[in-house]
Amino acid sequence: MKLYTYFRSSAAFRTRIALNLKGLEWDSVFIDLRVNPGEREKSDYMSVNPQGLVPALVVDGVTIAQSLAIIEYLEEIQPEPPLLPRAPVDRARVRAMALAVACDMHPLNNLRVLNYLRSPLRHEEATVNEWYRHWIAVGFRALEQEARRASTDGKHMFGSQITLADVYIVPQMYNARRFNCDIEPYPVLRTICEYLQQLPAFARAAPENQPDAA
Ligand SMILES: N[C@@H](CCC(=O)N[C@@H](CS)C(=O)NCC(=O)O)C(=O)O
Repeated sequence: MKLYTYFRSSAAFRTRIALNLKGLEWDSVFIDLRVNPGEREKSDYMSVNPQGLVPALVVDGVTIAQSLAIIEYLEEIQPEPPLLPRAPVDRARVRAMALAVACDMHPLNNLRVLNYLRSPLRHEEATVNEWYRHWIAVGFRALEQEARRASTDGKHMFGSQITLADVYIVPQMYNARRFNCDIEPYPVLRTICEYLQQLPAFARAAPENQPDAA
């Protein structure tokens, strides 16, 4: 398996966590997202993943884009340890927490969105940062309440086992810290992330531990 990845990409970070949790081996291909998007659009990577985003996982010559599709694929080929609970209602709740990050938070703060605000829309850096922090706050406010209800040990987003929701929250919290968001109002999320981020599968996947980290 080949993973197209970038050390700072939180979507790639999720995928690296899942690969580690599943104990799977992979080769990395590094895509530097600092290269200007125009150049990336002309690069060979577009023939691998026409969506032009990372991560992408290539298995037997076939590309799987989108971290959630990749992680669900990993769950199917390597069911242990499971990243989704057994009961359908619990699986739905875990997916809902992961999707709150994947669909409602991350896309609004993705690099190309921030760059579009900068140019052509000509917003100043302070406004772009305000945008970023606003959407983190909206998302975390809800997830804080959900984790408070769903966690049974204060160390996991749902129940007392690692799930997809944990795989998604840690990279998002990492980014929130990187962009100096105020995370004080989210003690439940902070405690969960502080616990999870020191587990080997999460720590080995962290941006600063990647070979392409600048
Ligand atoms: N929904 C996608 C998001 C992928 C994504 O947006 N990746 C970011 C890095 S975290 C990216 O490649 N950004 C490049 C850009 O915005 O130009 C997923 O979950 O895989």
